[in-house]
Amino acid sequence: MPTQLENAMDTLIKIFHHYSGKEGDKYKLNKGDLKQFLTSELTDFLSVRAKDKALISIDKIMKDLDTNKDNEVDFNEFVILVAALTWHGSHYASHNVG
Ligand SMILES: [Ca+2]
Repeated sequence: MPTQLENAMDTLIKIFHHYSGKEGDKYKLNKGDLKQFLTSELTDFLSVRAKDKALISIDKIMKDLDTNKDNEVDFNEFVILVAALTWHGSHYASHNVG
């Protein structure tokens, strides 16, 4: 039986492929995929960033995530986003702020 962490990792992979498979390269999120992913799955992330209008543009988010500059978000880049958001979540929970 898989552990909770294994289940969580499996879910991450499934969610990534759900969105990456929609347009273009099946194993990468292009701008359209990324927009759908963020607006469906990370509404809190977007609303936090919305406080600064410049940060909410998909172009800006894509630029932040796309470390290898191929204009798409691959699974490695996706995991960095999720890890960063997870860190923020635990940081806010343990410090009771935000
Ligand atoms: Ca990339």
